[in-house]
Amino acid sequence: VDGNDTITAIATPIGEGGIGVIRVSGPLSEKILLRLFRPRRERTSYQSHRLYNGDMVSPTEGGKVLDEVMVALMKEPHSYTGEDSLEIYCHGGPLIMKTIIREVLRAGARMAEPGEFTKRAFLNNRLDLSQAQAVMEMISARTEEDLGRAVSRLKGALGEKTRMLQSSLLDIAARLEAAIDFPEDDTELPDSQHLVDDLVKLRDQVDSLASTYEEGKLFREGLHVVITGKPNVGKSSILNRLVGSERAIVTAIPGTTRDLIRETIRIKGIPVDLTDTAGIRPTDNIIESKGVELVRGELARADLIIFVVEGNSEIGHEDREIARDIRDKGPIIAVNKSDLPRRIDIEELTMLLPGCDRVLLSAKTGEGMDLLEEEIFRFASSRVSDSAQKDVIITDLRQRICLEKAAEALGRAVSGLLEQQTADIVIIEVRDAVKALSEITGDNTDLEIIDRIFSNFCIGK
Ligand SMILES: Nc1nc2c(ncn2[C@@H]2O[C@H](COP(=O)(O)OP(=O)(O)OP(=O)(O)O)[C@@H](O)[C@H]2O)c(=O)[nH]1
Ligand SMILES: [Mg+2]
Repeated sequence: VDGNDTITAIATPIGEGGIGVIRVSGPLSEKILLRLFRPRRERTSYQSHRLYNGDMVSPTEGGKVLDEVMVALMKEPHSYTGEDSLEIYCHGGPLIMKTIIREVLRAGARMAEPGEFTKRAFLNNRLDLSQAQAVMEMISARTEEDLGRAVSRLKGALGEKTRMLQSSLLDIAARLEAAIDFPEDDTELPDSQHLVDDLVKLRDQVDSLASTYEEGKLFREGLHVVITGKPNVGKSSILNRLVGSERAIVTAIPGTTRDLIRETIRIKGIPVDLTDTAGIRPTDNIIESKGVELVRGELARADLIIFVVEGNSEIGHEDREIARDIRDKGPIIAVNKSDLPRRIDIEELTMLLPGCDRVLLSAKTGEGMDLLEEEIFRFASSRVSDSAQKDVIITDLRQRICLEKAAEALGRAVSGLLEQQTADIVIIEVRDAVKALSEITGDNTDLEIIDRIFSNFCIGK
């Protein structure tokens, strides 16, 4: 695929809509406009960035009118892709759009590959790679917070941050270079302790940027919360309360829930994937014991466990066993059925699960449910480091790998200096780090990788 041909795609979702947008980008854009568009008022040329009203016609079918449309021509370099571009706003029926696209193709364009418009924007330096990826994240954003972060990245926050790191590293490389060119001392680098200090500082910054991936993951995939406890303590009732509807069957019979029941909710913008599970107990019932098996896998994958106990009875053998299994994961303890007289020994509960947060609530009356939500939210936000660079969060695994590579190279540079290796060896590591960082902005990225990134986009973007 070279950048010299003209591409087209339907930019709006498939299906019926008030308006459909067809995009064209490449050198034939203006020709295609002249060939297929009949303006209301006769004209032979079009100004850039202006809307014109008229008919789309089919020259191959004797000038038949296909649709009444608005068109806009955007001349290079002031377009999204940086090339001459054309946007056709037609009526949103799938058939209309297909017919118009067919004429655009006959006029010399070809169908765009997924993400090809944005890829061209990248290749024409309209966007850096982190910004291009932000475009994709904006489209698939699930929450306003997601969207806010993607927008900030589109504005170049990540690119700016990585370029800053790169430039500091290049400064260090220059200092090392000077040491190579003017060796004052055969065995030791001048200023070696300063270099170590600076490199360690930079490595920490790279590390902390890499670790924001976990936060990005939280916003992208949601917090995986699993509700567990022995049978009949009110797990499904709590799920229903959190979801706000009768999602799971609730009965007074222990062992009601067998399958995993999943539902996504949002707590203050954070997506939370809730899973209700079968109550854990030894059982001869095959169906129930299958359910109990499923719980174990689910608990292992949980970000957060809500351990439900009954406040109106004493802690039993089953509770203790479950508590022991999940202790390491720091569950939130939900002491349910607070509308009934309390019999549970809270002190014993605390000893069983030291340091765990506890909420008293009633799934029946709704009392305390807000506290539980608050606890879930608190847990989620504790995962989000409150670094000052909040809006520079990486959400892409590839970006994390680049940052980790850079951090590793810097680690090697530091130990090289500490082991009093020569500048020409240390500088190789520093350069490696710079190179790894440049893959984030795409200043130095293989075309193959770039192709792969853009192929994850949707068609027309
Ligand atoms: N009084 C009172 N009863 C509750 C409360 N929460 C649940 N229950 C009752 O407890 C029983 C069990 O509730 P479920 O939500 O089905 O319990 P579960 O933990 O999902 O049970 P299994 O699916 O069998 O493991 C039902 O009769 C509920 O109505 C509560 O806060 N107060
Ligand atoms: Mg249940």
